[in-house]
Amino acid sequence: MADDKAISRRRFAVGAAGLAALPVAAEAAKPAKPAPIPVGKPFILTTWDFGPGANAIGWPMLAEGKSSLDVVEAAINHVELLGDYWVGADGVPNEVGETTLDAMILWGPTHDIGAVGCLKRVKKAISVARKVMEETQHTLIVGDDATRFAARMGFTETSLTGPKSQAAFAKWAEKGERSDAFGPEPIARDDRLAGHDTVGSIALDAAGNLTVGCSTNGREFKIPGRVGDSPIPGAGAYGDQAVGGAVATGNGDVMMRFLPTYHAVELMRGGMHPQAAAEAAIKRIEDAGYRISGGIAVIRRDGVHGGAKTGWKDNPFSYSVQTASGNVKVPVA
Ligand code: SD4
Repeated sequence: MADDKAISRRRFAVGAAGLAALPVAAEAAKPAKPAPIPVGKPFILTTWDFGPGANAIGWPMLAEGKSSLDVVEAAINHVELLGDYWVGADGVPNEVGETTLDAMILWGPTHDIGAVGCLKRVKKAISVARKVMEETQHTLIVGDDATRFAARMGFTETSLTGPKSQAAFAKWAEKGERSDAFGPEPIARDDRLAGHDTVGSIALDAAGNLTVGCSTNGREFKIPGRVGDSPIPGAGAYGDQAVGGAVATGNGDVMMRFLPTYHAVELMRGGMHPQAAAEAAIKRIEDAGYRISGGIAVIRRDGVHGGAKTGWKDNPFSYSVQTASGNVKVPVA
């Protein structure tokens, strides 16, 4: 009631004389022009043991003045083609023995994102994600349709099955069990998932433009059609041209419920240090009672970085950052 009175008093007070003043008031209410984003020094951050090798691909490109978009794509392509069990072809089979890929890329200047989920029979998932971003208005394309899209974009179809994925599947299939994803949620019990190794990469180029990307073959013996956190913006990766970026790894089925990379970037936007932001994003998951293995690496556009993890007692999560001063590998405690 008191508020209503106050409003009508204000309206009344405008009166005839007040109308003349309106254009000035409207002018004053115009939002201020955003401050220009500082250029910043080039860097590339890549997760896990892939870091030094992927950064060694990306850093010379950055030093030559190439776009962070090309740099992140090249760094992740390098990992996708390594034949590691957790990224790319010949790795992590699903419940019926097929390897499928998830990937995402984000371009800071336009905040455009491209992603693929459950991509089949195409090796360079991050490059298909880039085509989704650059050639279409879509953000995420999945499954066999993602493969058909890739073929339209000129990618070659090939089997993603190899000796490692076949051997892992044969050993698991012998047990005659269904996917452990049918089990109870990892609350008050550990998730018991074996390893992880999704690659995440964040680069800032000499022009001050940020790119964030990630690629994975997901979770072992997943139910066919499963898409993890990696191609979900704010879950597997996120970035903001004015703030910085974050990439995640671990039990994506749980992690995507908390959008930890979005959370960390938003905390940094509010002024939090990257290390504190990484810890807060992981703590949110722990506070909800989940007992998973997962981690994030975070970097502010001025190059200050941090990381946090939960679980993974025997699996040392790390990330590497390369700048003009060299590469540093950071173990996440
Ligand atoms: C997923 N987050 O699909 C991925 C797996 C992973 O390191 O990170 N592996 O759930």
